[in-house]
Amino acid sequence: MKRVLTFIVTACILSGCSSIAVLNPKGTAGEKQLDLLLLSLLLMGIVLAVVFTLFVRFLIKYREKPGEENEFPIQTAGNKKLEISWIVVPFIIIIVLAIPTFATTYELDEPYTNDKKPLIIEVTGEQFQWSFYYPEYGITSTDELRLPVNRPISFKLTSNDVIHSFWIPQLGGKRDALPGKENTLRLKALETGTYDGKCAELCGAEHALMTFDTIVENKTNFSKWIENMKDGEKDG
Ligand SMILES: [Cu+2]
Repeated sequence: MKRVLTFIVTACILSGCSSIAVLNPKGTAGEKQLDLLLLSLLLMGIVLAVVFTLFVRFLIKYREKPGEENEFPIQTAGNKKLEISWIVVPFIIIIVLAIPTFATTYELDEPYTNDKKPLIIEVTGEQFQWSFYYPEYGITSTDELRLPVNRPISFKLTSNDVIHSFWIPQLGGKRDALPGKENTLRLKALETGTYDGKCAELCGAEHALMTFDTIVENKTNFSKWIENMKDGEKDG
């Protein structure tokens, strides 16, 4: 027993469960994805509870009791009620999962309307760095992404070499950056702060180093940064 407990505690500590970024979203896309995650966890929990309850109950109820050693159990084959129920119940579970998943997927993919003018950022992945071009301001930033808080962002993703995958876990969304093709990812950051960004596609030897900081700022600080970058580009 002691050994089992030690194993469980060690596994929990080593798995580093203290900070799972996707469970702490700070953006619209991340929040919607968390809702889907929780819904599937809830359904899984229900299935798990039912299966384990029946398992334990049958173990106890139908175990061999003293004096029954030579008895042969009654043999049955087929049970319409049970057969129908284990076809219908999973079907209902799939429907309950599918409807919100489809709805959210299409909702997140919907282009912004004109009254919510998004900030467009052209993201290019290459072995092994990210560059962010802001066409509205004519500036490029490398391995550091700055976003204004509460403004819809539209990322245009592409790659210069192999397939990369653009991902900021706390803001949500993850989309491939492909050579020769442009993918769009939309999200909105709801809180200022610094969030980790990474490449989520094994893209070569230094894939693990392909990270970037996402700094979400208020409007004033963001404008200041833009001005600094513009001055830098002029000097450089
Ligand atoms: Cu990569």
